[in-house]
Amino acid sequence: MKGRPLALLWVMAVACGELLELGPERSLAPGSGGSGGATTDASDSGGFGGETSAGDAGADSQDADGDSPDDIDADVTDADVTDADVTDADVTDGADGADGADAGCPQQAGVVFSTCTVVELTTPICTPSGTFTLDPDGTGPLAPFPAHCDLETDGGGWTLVLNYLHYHHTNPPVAVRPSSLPLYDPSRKLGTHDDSGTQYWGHASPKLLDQLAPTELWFEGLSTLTPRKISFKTSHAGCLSYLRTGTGSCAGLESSFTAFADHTAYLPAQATSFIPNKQDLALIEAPFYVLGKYHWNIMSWGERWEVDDWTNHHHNTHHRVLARSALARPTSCGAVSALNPSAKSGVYAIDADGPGPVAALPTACTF
Ligand SMILES: [Ca+2]
Ligand SMILES: [Ca+2]
Repeated sequence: MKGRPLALLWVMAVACGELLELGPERSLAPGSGGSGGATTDASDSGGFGGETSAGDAGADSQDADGDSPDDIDADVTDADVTDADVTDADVTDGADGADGADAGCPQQAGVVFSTCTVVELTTPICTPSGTFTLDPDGTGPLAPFPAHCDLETDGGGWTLVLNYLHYHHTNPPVAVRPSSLPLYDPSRKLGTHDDSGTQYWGHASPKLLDQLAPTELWFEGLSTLTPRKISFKTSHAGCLSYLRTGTGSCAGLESSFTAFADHTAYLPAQATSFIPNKQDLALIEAPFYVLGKYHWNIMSWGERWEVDDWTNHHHNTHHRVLARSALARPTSCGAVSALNPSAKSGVYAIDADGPGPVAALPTACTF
């Protein structure tokens, strides 16, 4: 998480003379990815469970019931979809980022970023996940819009580009979004809520996804039919190209992804088929599947909602996809302000030697 507990963790680690990688609670085990496919993250990916902790970050200062600050250990090891934290009476985490609700953390309301990766790199470490204003094409014709940023999982910097929380035995239409993104409310839950027709529903068109210039995509899927969870990231060039253009396919993804710790699905490792050339529906119509067994589908062919199974529309489902660009940390405070002229004074993750071996360190920057 990106709130005070993480800062505390850092302080404790530094006191122990140990330099932590940024986003230590989410960092990946070395040697992941590559042709071996499904390696397992050393820690929880966050995601449906972890996103809950994003709401918790807001609770630290906003909860009227005076919760004590969240236990970081619980969040770090949390891989449980039914995490009791879910019931915290948090405001939506969307309020946190925009309002800078955490005491002492600069507000980002009114600041426009190109992507959530830039939010991650050019806001203080204390900045919680939530809703930020993005304008991926800068001075181009696209108007700024709100988007959900995950600033915690696996180092943060993730922009939510697809969110479908669907209720069983329904087939609401999907929403292709050419100029906006779905928001996210972690209090809305699988089997309880249906987000159809709301601001939390939809997915980026290929063109909009392309404007976010992602180099990694993170897929998450849950259903109430199976306990298996899809939770992996990929930088597979062919799959990224397909989803950024609508042309091509994700063939090859089966051996080029990194599973997070909570990933238990057969997909994509067992995928043998990859529907090609689906244009605006590329993210939702079986980009990877095993015929008659395991699928990723979102109202595909008018009625199929599937997560690592073959269920038609008879079960509750929740699909999410998040995108990010390379997490190249600024090498100085000056580099922060160069990337974000509206940067506020605070403690930033500065990586003085860039790609060199020294990890980024919390560094106070005054602007
Ligand atoms: Ca613009
Ligand atoms: Ca470095």
